[in-house]
Amino acid sequence: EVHYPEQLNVVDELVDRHVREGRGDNVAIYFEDWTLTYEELQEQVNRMGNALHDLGVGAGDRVVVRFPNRPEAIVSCLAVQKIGGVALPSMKLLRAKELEYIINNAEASAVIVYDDLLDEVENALPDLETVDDIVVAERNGIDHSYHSYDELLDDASDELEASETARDDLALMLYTSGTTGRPKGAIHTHRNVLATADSYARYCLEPTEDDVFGGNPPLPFAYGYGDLVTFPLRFGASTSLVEDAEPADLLEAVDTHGVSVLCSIPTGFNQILSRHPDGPEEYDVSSLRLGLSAGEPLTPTTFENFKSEYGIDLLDGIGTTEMLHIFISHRHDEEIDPSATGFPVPGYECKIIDPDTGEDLERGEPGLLAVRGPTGIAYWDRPEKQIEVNEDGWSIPGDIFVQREDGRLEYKSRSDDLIISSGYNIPGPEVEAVIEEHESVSEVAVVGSPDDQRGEVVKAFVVLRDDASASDELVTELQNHVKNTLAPYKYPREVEFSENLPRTETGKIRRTELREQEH
Ligand code: 3SK
Repeated sequence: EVHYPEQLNVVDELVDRHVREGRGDNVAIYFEDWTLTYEELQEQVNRMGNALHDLGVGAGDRVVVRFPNRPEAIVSCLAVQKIGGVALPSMKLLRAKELEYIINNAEASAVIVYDDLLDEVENALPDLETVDDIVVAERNGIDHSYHSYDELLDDASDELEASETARDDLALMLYTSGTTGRPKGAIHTHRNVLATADSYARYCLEPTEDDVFGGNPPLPFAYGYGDLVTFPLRFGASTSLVEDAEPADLLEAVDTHGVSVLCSIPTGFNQILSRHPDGPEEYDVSSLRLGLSAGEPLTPTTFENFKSEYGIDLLDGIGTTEMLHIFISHRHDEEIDPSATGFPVPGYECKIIDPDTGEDLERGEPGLLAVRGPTGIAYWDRPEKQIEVNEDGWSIPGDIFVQREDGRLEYKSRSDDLIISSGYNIPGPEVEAVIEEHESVSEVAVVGSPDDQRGEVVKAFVVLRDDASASDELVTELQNHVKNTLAPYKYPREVEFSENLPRTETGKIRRTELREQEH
């Protein structure tokens, strides 16, 4: 485990250190056709930090940062952290009611927002209890009476020493989007943020200054914050931001910014493959060395298809907002078995326990995953929830895994995605991976549907590729494909064709919604 000094400010490590050590001219951020070097990033962070300080934002204060994936989002988060505050990035699709809950729950004192996303803040405003200042960055020149982001930058000094924060002071707060219930504020310290880079990124990706991280996970998603902020800046590399998450924009960014590590979720990689079958001919993708996938399990089909089209491995990983980033993955330089998620990331320990007794299970036996490492579960105001999910420092994210004899961990399902049909335990994602192999299928979600005889039956919601059409014959074909590949009792007795699957803003399939629809 890395030892961090008592006094630690994440921004000193991510930005100032590079300038001090002579890397100030390296590009930190690519965005559309402009770039920000480390020195320029430092200057903007200092200006915004000074401006926020002058507005009264102090140590430990929570500041909501609400932007699409743009440089101002990074500048704002780092400015807050540099003066000892806690950055709270907000998902851009959040509506007034959700924002109101989060802002009041976090007792945030300020909001920095892009004018495209101002209306929901204004709708929430009458019910906000703690916000003193709103700073608006302008694209549309909307008339407003709040502080102007650009004017604050212009008027503030560009000299700022990082606040002397302790390593265990809070730096970042991310609300879990969850699939049900109220969002929970996962809290992370200066040390936690660096630990994600010094474990997963350092060992599994081995980044260098020459790397350019790019992709479309939103920055307020822990996965996106790590991939597109913490990792590139930790290693003096560059980040390439795209505001729109369309596959064409991603390929364009790879081509123009020379992205070497492409980060997305399985749907993102599948969309690149299906919408741009000639992607490698249309765009210069020769800079790519690796892809990162998380959010949903990556199927072997997507791994193989991407490898054959783009010539790179997609590293699957599992992480959570609470653990801040990925804790199981393969390393980029080892043989990847796409049917497994990988090994525990260096610094993390994993074990599989019996869901009922909590006892450790043998290798080969499926059970609940428990994980322990340099990051861990802590919530803003929910100590009772913390106790529920933490045992002796072990976090239980709620996933069923098997640890194979070779130590690789194979994902089976979320603990609530296990379908119990006629006494058989059937992990929904295992059936999904097989259905997805079929040439007519674009996406699929499998859930249990109540059944008088069997308790539950396996039901597949299938989104077809553009060139395929729904028919009874196709249903039988899909059922036979599962019967011929897995134990026959796992085949979907019911198949429903849909236009699309319900998803969270971070791209996770809302299986709960599909399950509820069945009741
Ligand atoms: O929630 C997730 O799926 C996730 C995956 C990787 C890293 C971080 C997160 C939150």
